Amino acid sequence: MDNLPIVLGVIAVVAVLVYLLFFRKKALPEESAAAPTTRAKPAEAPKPAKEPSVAKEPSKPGKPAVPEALPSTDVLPDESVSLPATVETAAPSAPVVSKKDVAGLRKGLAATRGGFMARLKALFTGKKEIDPAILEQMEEVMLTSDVGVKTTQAILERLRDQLEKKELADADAVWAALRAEATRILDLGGPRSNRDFKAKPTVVLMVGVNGVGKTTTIGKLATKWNGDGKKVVLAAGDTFRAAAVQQLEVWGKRVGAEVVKGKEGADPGAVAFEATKKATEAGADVLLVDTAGRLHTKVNLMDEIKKVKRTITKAMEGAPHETLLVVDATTGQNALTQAALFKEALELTGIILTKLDGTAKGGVVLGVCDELKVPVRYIGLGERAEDLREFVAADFVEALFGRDDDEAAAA
Ligand SMILES: Nc1nc2c(ncn2[C@@H]2O[C@H](COP(=O)(O)OP(=O)(O)OP(=O)(O)O)[C@@H](O)[C@H]2O)c(=O)[nH]1
Ligand SMILES: [Mg+2]
Repeated sequence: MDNLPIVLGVIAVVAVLVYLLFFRKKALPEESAAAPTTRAKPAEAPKPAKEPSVAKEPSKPGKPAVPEALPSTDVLPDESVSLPATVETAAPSAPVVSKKDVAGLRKGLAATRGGFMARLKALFTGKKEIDPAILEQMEEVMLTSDVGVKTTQAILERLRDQLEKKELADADAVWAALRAEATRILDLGGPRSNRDFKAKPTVVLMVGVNGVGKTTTIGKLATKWNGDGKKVVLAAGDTFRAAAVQQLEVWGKRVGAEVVKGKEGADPGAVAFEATKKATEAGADVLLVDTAGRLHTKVNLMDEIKKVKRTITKAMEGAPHETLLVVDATTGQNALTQAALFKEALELTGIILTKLDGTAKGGVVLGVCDELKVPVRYIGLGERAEDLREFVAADFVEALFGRDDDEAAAA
């Protein structure tokens, strides 16, 4: 038993060793387990798997996709938000007024601006309060400027209505309401021009009474379209006078367009038929058919033009694609009567109002659009080729109603 302390000592040492070993063993697995956890982290959090949900965001409605590669500055989000708005304003339903076009129109419409419009404006100038007699005074100016009884009454009726409802506070508001009325009447919608030339050839039949400017307008249109790179053919459908054919030939030469003609006194329908066939064979973009001037009251002549139209349809299905009535703005109310009878006889697709440069009245445009509901497509403002303008209601109204200080800005 003398060895007992030694035995106890050995046991104690072994116990301490076992204890130390136990803790050391416990600590080691913890350390080794930590390492794999760290290494496993990249696999655990696969970033690419999360990205699609971020990428979806730009496709949210109303939020256009902004390329993530672009530097994310404070400006970018704003720009991206403004994108749809830009797209919307690029296709406006409201008419856009071109300052350059308006400046040219003002010059061409100088006579009407100095006449009809100057007289109307004088009723408003220097007046803040609404003169109780203003509607009567306006009526007089409008009736003597070829607006026509029906259209004048309709416009004044609407203004009276707004005045009674106290919607117009002062003279400026009455002027603005009149301008709005004019825009409403003139803007008949529909195609602004046949510049698409979907049909090949697009056949345009020009009709109207004597001396209104049919042949000249054909020459102007041929110049314009030829300048646009279109192949133009002309048909001398006025077989009544040799001079009419020569007149068209002069334009044809100037433009470089082939003129299809018949013998003097030939059937105008036969010439139009042949021209349609020839223009088709030649691969022309457009065929302009001139016709003899005819009085809208002469039944036989109106029957003849109907026949010309039918013959063109025989030569080409769907043709003529345009039947344009040319009216002389200087003939005032007579222009309205002509237009009404031609519309009854033929399905008109548009009206060309010529010689607007030669009248101080000019109100006839309102009457034509309001009463006939046939869109004015072009207006003639002089005799030269470049004096034909596509009719844009907003530009026309601005040229007539715009203030003089706008004129200086537009010039
Ligand atoms: N001031 C002005 N004159 C024009 C305009 N358009 C045509 N004219 C002139 O009007 C006259 C008659 O023009 P035409 O083209 O021969 O008329 P038309 O309708 O073909 O005549 P007919 O074939 O006889 O029925 C010519 O002197 C033209 O120069 C215009 O917009 N303004
Ligand atoms: Mg002619």
